Amino acid sequence: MPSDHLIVHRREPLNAEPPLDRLRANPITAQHDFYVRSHGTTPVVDAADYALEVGGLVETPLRLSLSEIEAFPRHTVEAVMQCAGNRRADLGAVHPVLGDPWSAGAIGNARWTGVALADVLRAAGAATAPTLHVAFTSLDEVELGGASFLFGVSIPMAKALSPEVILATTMNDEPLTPDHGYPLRVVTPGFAGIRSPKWLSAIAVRDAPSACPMQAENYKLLPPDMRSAEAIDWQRGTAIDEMPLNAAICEPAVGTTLCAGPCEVRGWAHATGRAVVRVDVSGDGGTSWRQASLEAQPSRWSWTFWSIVLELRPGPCELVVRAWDQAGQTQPARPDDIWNLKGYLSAAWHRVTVAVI
Ligand SMILES: Nc1nc2c(c(=O)[nH]1)N[C@H]1C(S)=C(S)[C@@H](COP(=O)(O)O)O[C@H]1N2
Ligand SMILES: [Mo]
Repeated sequence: MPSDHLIVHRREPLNAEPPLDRLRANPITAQHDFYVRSHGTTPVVDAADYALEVGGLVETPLRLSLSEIEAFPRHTVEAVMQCAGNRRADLGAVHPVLGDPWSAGAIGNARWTGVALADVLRAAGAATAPTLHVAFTSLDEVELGGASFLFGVSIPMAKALSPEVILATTMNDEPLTPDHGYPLRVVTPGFAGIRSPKWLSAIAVRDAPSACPMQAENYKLLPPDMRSAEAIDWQRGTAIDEMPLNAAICEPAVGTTLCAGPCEVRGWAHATGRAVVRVDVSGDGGTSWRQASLEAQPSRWSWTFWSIVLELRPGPCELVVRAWDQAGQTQPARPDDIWNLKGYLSAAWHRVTVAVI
């Protein structure tokens, strides 16, 4: 069960995110403060009966118990998990989108411990050509477009062999809770959360992406001319793997009334695999900018917390943030320019309107 303070968008399946001030309280997000995004009901798994199948294009198909999996070398990766639909509410304000209206809390940063997916693939003698795909199947049953099936997605082989991709049993040194994938989940740092299956039951090496509708007919970036559900042609969509540079203001909250004078503005920035090198904050809707102080980014895959004290004058005030990455790239100014029907990859400048008296 999620803790009471999560903002619930949907109970069945569970979709909930923390209030942004709680999210900004600690660079490691506690499990009970971590957003939950599930597509079906949470499976109840007895660890004693659990087994992971490894098959497809492998020399030796495997069936591994939990203790056999835990016997592989252990690795810990500090990494962000972020839903492709994080900040969808901003795109929905431009033109209606399909999906829950996430604010900027469908993201969290945790210390994940488990075993390298590459080691498990090697133990099975998997084919490793870069054109191949590693497909995952989970224990949860999902309904989509009137059909019902087991959750399944895939990642390209090159990513699957990267050392940061792990099969995790713990999150922040605690066993995964049922909502976060107990007893075993994939963690694919730098990719959208959809590529990190919870309740993992099978791995298959394939010469094509997963055939599951969750891969083939969902989590795709659609072109802007598809403006309603009837207009969707999944073939023309792009599968979402890597996530764009993004940043959000967590404090103060939207609609707060503040006293004129110094005001601390705080938030997160994330460049998915790159470093965040600069965060600009504006107190006048993006006309003038100042640079925030950045906290250390402990791992290549984690986020950067930032803060700045702005001097606010009485009147309506629009706070804005935009981040810059190591490649000198920044975020688009307007959500209008990146609108897409499914409301994914919402990464325009984040704006928070407050009143100053
Ligand atoms: N088996 C399974 N894995 C899943 C999902 C799911 O519904 N079923 N949701 C995915 C999505 S869309 C996201 S964003 C992340 C969310 O992980 P969390 O709930 O632990 O935060 O899990 C991913 N893995
Ligand atoms: Mo997601």
